[in-house]
Amino acid sequence: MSPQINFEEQFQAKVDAEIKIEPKDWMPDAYRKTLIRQISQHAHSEIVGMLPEGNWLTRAPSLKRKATLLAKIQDEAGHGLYLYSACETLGITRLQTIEDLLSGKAKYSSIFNYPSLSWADMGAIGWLVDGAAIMNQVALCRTSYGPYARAMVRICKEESFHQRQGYEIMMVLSKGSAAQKEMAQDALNRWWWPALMMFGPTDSESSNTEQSMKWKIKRHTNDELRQKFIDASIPQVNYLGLTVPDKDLKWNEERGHYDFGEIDWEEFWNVVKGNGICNKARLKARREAHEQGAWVREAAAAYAEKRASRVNEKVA
Ligand code: FAQ
Repeated sequence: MSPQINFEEQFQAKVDAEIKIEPKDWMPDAYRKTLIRQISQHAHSEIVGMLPEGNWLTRAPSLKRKATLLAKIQDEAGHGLYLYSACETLGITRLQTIEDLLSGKAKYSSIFNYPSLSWADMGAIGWLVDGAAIMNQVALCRTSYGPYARAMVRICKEESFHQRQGYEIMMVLSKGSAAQKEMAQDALNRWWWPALMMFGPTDSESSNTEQSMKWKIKRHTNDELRQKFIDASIPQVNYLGLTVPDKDLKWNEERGHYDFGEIDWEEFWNVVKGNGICNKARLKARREAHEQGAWVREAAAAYAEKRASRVNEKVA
């Protein structure tokens, strides 16, 4: 038996025994590569995900709503930072991951390529988008890579608050005037299907799921999580007195789950390939932010260098 195979077996045995893999542990190259891909895409999603909500900061209907939305968006920036840090423990620099986003090489969640057209979208995003994110990320608190799992615990706590604030916006609108209720329904109509797409392609089309499940990077398949999300969301939709834009949605007594209509996978892949409504605008905004932030990075690096040279002088 070659020593390499031995390492792989020991690695898998650790994963099977639910022992976390830590940065300095031996890991297969493909495990490292998959984690860098998934964690960096996740980090990019958090950062690009700030843009649709940022669009409504100056138009929030009250000071309280504005303060809450601002706090939520700042949380997303924090999530991005924890995730970029987790990614760096795998041997890639933050700058490299960000350059991959800006060049269009790295993906980020399809959902953030849809426009936020009304205030009700802030409700729908918090409720459905953060809701779908939590459904996926609670499971990731048990992912096999230690730094990723630990980052997820805090992220999930904050996402729960985000989900509640979104649902509360939807409750106020759906119990408000006819125009407000219509606005809430319109937001639900536009965000429902893209939210279901967040979970990724069906299991049969998912190139990474089988291996990622074996390595316990993923703890549930895309379809399992999507179904759980639908089952949890429909009672919330009913409570709001709204309806989902799916004529095939029906409770299936035998399965103990909701049946639902066919997702438009052509639309999904089109968005993933960069041809969604907002893909170009999102990347343009991130590129401009990166360019305009160059002086901050340079100043921080110069300051760090100055401090380090002072410490070295003292030691000498
Ligand atoms: N969009 O083989 P799979 C948030 C790609 S955070 C774009 O199934 P995997 C917080 C996939 O990368 C939301 N691309 O892939 C927030 C792969 O391509 P690749 C983000 C997608 O990785 C809220 C290919 O399709 N959450 O919302 C998407 O095993 C509000 C084949 O797919 C995470 O990233 C998609 N939706 O499973 C912020 C959670 N789905 O890379 C602001 C962590 C799939 O091979 C405001 N990530 N693709 O070229 C995951 O759990 C997984 O990566 C999945 C995809 C489940 C997203």
